[in-house]
Amino acid sequence: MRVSDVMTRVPLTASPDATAEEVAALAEAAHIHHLPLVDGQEVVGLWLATDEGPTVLISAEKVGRVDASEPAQKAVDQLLGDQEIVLAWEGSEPVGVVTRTDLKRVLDTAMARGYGERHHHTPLVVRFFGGASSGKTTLIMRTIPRLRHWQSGVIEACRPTDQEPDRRQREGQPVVFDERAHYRSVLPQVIGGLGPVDVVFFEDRDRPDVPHDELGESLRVFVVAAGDVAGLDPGDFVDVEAVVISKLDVAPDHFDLAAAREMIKAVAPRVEVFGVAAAADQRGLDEWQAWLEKQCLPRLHND
Ligand SMILES: Nc1nc2c(ncn2[C@@H]2O[C@H](COP(=O)(O)OP(=O)(O)O)[C@@H](O)[C@H]2O)c(=O)[nH]1
Ligand SMILES: [Mg+2]
Repeated sequence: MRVSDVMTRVPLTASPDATAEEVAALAEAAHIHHLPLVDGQEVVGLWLATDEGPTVLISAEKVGRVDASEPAQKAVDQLLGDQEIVLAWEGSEPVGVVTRTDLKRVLDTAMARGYGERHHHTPLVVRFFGGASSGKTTLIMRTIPRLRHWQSGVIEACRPTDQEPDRRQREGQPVVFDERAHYRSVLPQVIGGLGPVDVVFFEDRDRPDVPHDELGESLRVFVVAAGDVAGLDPGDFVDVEAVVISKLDVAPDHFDLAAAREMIKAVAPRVEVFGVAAAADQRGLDEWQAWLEKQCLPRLHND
């Protein structure tokens, strides 16, 4: 786009001998706010009709200068800088003006057409596994409101339980129940159905171990109740990024979070282990949130 595409052609200019009253009358008749004061080929000032009433003469430094054939961007830069108005020239003739009103008109059109919409990339998918009732849904529900800067969505590949419909609009974020989301060929479609989201919390089918298939997820999280940790095969954890041990509030007396963490780390040193009681209190959730953000942020802003 050239300056000539956005400017208002045939600018009205004031000559040096015009009085403030004459300028004000002209500006009002022409429904304009700016009247460059031109002496020969030189801009010597700018008459500005203020919203408060009086028409005032301000410095010529407030008048930008571009050639009508230059890229429109140059006029935009000047207007977003400290120029009140930009005069477009063809050789020694002022042939048009560009004002912020012209910029607004262009922006309005662009926005009406959807240009400049925040571009949404493929969202990150955090996939949760774990046995039935291990606390996956509860963890997801406690996590979402903590991630205020992200638009998140939830996909449930589990059959909704009786209480589930109440949870549908989890924290105002979109939720989709679709058992077929468990399939690699279907998940992208279900994700698309969430609309523009940054992060998808995908609760896979209930199962007490970690599946080895990959559905294109970015992070794999295994959720296990403290009471079930003893029955786990630590070898399962080599394929996940994090293990969340849930229901600490009702853990068996002998349960020791530090020991459980060590047991898992001995087999899978890179796995993060968190302990939470998401239905009961906030313990462990700050650490879980910090880790999740640290994993997701760089990936969200990578392109
Ligand atoms: N006491 C306690 N109960 C929990 C906790 N997390 C989940 N629950 C309960 O365990 C049941 C199953 O939780 P849910 O999150 O739906 O498990 P999911 O099947 O893995 O999604 C629900 O009744 C929850 O209220 C927790 O940290 N402590
Ligand atoms: Mg669930």
